[in-house]
Amino acid sequence: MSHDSTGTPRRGLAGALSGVLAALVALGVAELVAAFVDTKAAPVVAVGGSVIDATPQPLKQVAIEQFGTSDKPVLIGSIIVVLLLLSLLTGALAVRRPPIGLAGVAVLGAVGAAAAVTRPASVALAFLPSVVGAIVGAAALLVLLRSVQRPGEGEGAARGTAVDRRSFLVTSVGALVAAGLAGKAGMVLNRRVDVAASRAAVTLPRPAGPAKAVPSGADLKLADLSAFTTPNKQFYRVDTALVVPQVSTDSWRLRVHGMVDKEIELDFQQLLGRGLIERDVTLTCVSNEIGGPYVGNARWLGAPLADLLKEAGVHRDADQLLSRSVDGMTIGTPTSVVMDGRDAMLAVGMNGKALPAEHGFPVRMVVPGLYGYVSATKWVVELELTTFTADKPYWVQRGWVPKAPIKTMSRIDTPRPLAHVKAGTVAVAGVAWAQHRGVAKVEVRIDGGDWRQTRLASVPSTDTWRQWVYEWDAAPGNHSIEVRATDADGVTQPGKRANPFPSGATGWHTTTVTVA
Ligand SMILES: Nc1nc2c(c(=O)[nH]1)N[C@H]1C(S)=C(S)[C@@H](COP(=O)(O)O)O[C@H]1N2
Ligand SMILES: [Mo]
Repeated sequence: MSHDSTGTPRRGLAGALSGVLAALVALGVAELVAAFVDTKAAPVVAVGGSVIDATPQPLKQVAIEQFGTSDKPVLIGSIIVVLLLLSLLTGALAVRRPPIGLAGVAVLGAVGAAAAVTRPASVALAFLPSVVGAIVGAAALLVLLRSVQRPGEGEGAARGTAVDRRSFLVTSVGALVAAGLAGKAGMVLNRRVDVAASRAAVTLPRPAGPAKAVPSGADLKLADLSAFTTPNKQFYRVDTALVVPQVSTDSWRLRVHGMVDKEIELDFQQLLGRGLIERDVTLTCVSNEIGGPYVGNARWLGAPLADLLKEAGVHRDADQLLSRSVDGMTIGTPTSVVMDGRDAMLAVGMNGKALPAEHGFPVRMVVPGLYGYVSATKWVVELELTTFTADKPYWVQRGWVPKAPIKTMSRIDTPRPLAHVKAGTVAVAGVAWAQHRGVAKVEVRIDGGDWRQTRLASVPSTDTWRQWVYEWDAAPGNHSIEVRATDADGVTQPGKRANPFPSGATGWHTTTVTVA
């Protein structure tokens, strides 16, 4: 602790602290500048986006499995920790050689700026938050380092290397306050582009094509069994957006172009005027594990997509509908699937409300029967008719299959895995899905015995999941429960386990319970 004789360890410590403080100042200033440039151009967000895009597939899968929907805060937190560690090192070295400190800040600033300008859909001034942050951070570092060693403060050589605690403390507190104020102001200003007001102002029209009533028997209403309709707040969220894109209805435009006879541009009011349909459709993510949570059923209100494409006049050979979101995500859907009569739509409503921002406000695509990464573009602003040979969308570039119908799947919701239940009649229940083909049969087996038929709940169409229940006469002991579904084409989901990559998981969901 007390090395006052030479002062070197203390100076190193003070230098390290200076590095961290300077980094905080840089981050705060960058956040503030980003509020005037583009929220996505803030360095940590930009680097995070680049990390997501560059992460090799297996690792991305691990991240999703480990952190679920909190993978984003974990990523942001890790980037900040790495930045602070590097700054700490830079500061410790810079206390002896200030040019090292400046070089370090320059490199970190350059990394942020490079990430920001190379993000898809980046604005022209995307480099500015990182550059201004780095310049102010460098200045802060120099001031802090100077206060570590006040010239003329000590007379002897040994004293001259000691830390002037008071001046360093004052400067540090000043830097911390400046960083906090800039960062806080930046956050407040960044939130000013929140679409809450635009969303609240939306009046959804009555559907020209209303949904079929959900049959009363669709929801068995058992404890722990997923509700037939997933509330918006509980609906799973999967996307690469570190900052939820904020698109107001006023600014929203959709451009339909590419291999079409006639380009179309639509604004939000024109979209609402197109005669909307309302449908219950179950979305599923291809990265959902067996028994996983990335599936949900909602009532979507939207403009029929096929009508719009017919109006544009799609060329015969345009086999891919390439949609783009405002944040540069690309998703490719087979044109033939969109046009085959199913209820593909540009959705504006979800369970009677305007789309929540996280689920694509103001407009997203919904195509029954296809995994989200090939159909469900949120914050969609562009539809380009093209071919599968000419263009590889985001996930296809990363090895996922270009055409991905949802695989038949079933899940046990209750009893929960490792639950303790009372002997006697136990309701084993869950959901099964085979969108656009329909679930025809769900069977369970206990301890590897004979497959038993379950009772299926009713459904409004083949595009939703289907609840099922089996009254099990449970005897004391540990038991395994397995489930498998058969679609309306008579195909039973295979028992062979496969990972989600590259076309969706297969295998039977199995749980173990204790009966007493
Ligand atoms: N703009 C954009 N749209 C997107 C994605 C994305 O990362 N960005 N992810 C897709 C994936 S992989 C899925 S599974 C669905 C999830 O939709 P949800 O978050 O509303 O459940 O959105 C799709 N649409
Ligand atoms: Mo997905």
